[in-house]
This record gives sequence, structure tokens and C-alpha cells, in this order.
Amino acid sequence: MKIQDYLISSHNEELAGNHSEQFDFLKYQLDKKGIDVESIIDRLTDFQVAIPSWALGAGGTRFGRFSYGGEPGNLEQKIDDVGIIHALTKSAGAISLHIPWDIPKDANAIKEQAKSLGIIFDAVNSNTFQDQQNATFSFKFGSLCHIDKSVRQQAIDHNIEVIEYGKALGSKSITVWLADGSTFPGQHNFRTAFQNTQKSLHEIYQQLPEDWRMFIEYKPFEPNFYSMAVPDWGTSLLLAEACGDKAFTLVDLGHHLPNTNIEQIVAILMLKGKLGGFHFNDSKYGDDDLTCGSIHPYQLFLIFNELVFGMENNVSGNPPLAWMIDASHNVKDPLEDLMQSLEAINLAYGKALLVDQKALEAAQFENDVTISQEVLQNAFRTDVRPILRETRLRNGAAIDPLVLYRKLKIRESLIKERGKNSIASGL
Ligand code: PSV
Ligand code: MN
Repeated sequence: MKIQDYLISSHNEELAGNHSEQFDFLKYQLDKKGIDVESIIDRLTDFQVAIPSWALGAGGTRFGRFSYGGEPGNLEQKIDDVGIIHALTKSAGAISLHIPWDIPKDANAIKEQAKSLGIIFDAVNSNTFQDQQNATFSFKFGSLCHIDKSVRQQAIDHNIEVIEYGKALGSKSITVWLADGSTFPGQHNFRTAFQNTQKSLHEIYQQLPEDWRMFIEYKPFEPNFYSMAVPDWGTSLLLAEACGDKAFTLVDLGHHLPNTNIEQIVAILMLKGKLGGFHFNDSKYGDDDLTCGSIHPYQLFLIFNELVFGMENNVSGNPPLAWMIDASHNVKDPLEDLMQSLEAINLAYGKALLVDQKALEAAQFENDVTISQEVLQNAFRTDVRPILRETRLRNGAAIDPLVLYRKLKIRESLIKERGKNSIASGL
């Protein structure tokens, strides 16, 4: 299913009058403060967030899964769904695939399809947290960290195969997230588990094409509840440093214990030139995979403030970041939820671009804590939604993507096309 341009234009024509009033007023106010709205629009236009192939269907919990209806049943349909989101927002121009769920039968045809929708292939993801059909060894007790060399080799080979699939599609990175760890004290020798993980990652790293990057994701617990092979950013950074220049830490917002200062982690990783990418979501308790910005919008803004500062003061040559949403949808239409996440991410980015960095630096220099807070909160409390709408309007996207999605009855069409019980392969 493809959204025709004229449907977007007529939606925009309907909303244009009201939108212009709001945008012109905000622009006038920001101009007076010396803020260049045009450059914010340019930055937002360039900002593309990848959609993971596994977030397009209902995720489910440990207790059950309730199908959404019209879920994409194959890779082509997943790309179509990202095409819908991208057409409506023009800010989701990439898809991240998970192997073996998304093995393309015909890589060239898949590439063509994605290209026709303005979508590129973001990082490819390996999967050693499930046993694959006909696999010789089980990953029940780990993969890259496993005590048995043969199991480690099977996991290494899988990652190398994932790189091959990525090469065929034009991806430029692989993300390794490991479920490896132990659930009970005594189950693992921590040092051995770390050394095995490091050696295995290095073997994969050696097969990385010259222009590729490897992202090492960390997570403090789950599925293992006592120790994880890569529990935190420090371990990820050690492993990335041991691999080499093309290996980086990847921050998934949900992979922190409650109240962790994620913005500080981001700042230090960027200072060291070792932040590779980002998985956006939100959480109240753990890896809840909720809609971005639905629980902690101020934290998201503070993270973006560090990202903006890091990008503008890039002393260590941190490469451009890979942005991706990593969420799970159990009670909302996945496409609607993803658009809500995109809105929250763009809002946080837009607000962070408003921060008066000079005033903040001056206040910090004076130890003026009150003004430091004011500077940040002035930006956070500015409603930048008119700027987001203007960005979409100029780029041919919908002024209000969610309203148009509902008006066009897209979910209903997808159910008609794919059936009520189609199931997306994935988590
Ligand atoms: C599991 O926690 C997880 O959500 C990780 O964040 C990965 O990025 C994702 O699954 C896909 O493997
Ligand atoms: Mn993730």
C-alpha cells in the first residue's frame, strides 16, 4: 500500500491556514531571540530515524501476544509499512533488519522496493538469543561468551553471515546485542565470560568491511537475571576499544537501571568518539520498550542536549550516529505508536537545538545553578511543534501524520489487504 501524494497535499491544504498562524508567531518570537529557525528546519530535515523491522507488528509480553491485524507477514510488507510512516513524516527513511527473521529472497528486488519509497538499510542485527532451525548447537547457555568453543564459533559464523546479508542490501553497520549471561551466582566465571565475549567479537570485527561499523549494545539484566555478558556502557566501551576504531557503543534507552543518568553516559561516550548509535524508547521500570517520550520527556530532552553539544563540539571525530527506534507495541497500533515516537524524538531534538549554549556555559562558569537550569528549561518549555509541522510541510509530509493516518483508514486497508490474523515475524 502506497500513500498517494495528492492525499497528503489536500490534507496539508486543509490545515495550512491554522498552521501558518502558529508557525509565523513562533518564528517571530524566536527571531527576536536571535534563533535561526531555518537552520533548525534544515537539521530536522536531515534527521532520519530508522524503524526496526520487529516493531511493525504486535510485540507481546511474557504472558501473551495479541495480534494487531494487518501485520506485515514478510519483508516486503515490512518495508511497505516503513514506507507509509516515511511518506507521512519524511523522518523515517531507514529500516533496520534482524536476521534470520528478515532474510531477503532477492536482495536486489528488496533494494529497489526500498529505494522507491526513499528508504535505506540501517544496521543489520544478529540473533543469537534464539535457536535457529537445524542449528547444530544451542544458545541456551550463551553464544559469543559460551564456555564451549564450538558454540562460540556457531555464533561468530552467524554474525558474519548477517554482515553478508547487510552487504547485499547496502547496510553499513551491524548491531550486536547479546542475551548472554548467567541467571544464578556461580553459573559463570565473570572473567572467562568477558574474555570469550571479547575474543568472539574481535573475530567478527575482523570480517567487517572497511566502511562498516560494529555497534555493541549493552543491557543490565534480562533475559539473564544475575549477570549479563555486556551489562553496561563501561563493558561495551572496553569491548569496542579492544576491537578497534570501527567498533562503538550503542545506547538503548531502556537498557539502564531506573534513574541512571543516561545523558552523562552519552556525553562521555561522544567525548571519547565512541558513541555509535541510539535505540529510542521509554520505560518506567526496565526494558519496557514504551513509546519514546511517553514517560520521561525531560530526560529525552537532556539526552538530546548532550547529543547536540557532542555533535557541535566533536573533538574526537565521533562519526554520525545511527538513530533507531527500538520499541514494542502491545496495546497500540504499531504504526501509530512509531509515529508518536518519531514526534517525541523530533520534539526533543528541536528543543535541544534551542538551548542557548553560550548562556549555559556562562552560567556554569559563574556557578549560577539557577540560571543554568533556566537556560535548559526555557528551551524545554518552548512548544516547537509548529517547527516540526513546517518541516514536514516543506518536505512533502503530512502536517499532522496521525490525523491523516486515521482519516485515510490505513490500518483498515492493511487488514483488508493482509487479513486479520497475519503475524509479523520478530520478537
Ligand atoms: C532486547 O532487549 C532488544 O530489545 C535489544 O534492545 C535489541 O536491540 C533488540 O532486542 C533486537 O535484538
Ligand atoms: Mn535495542
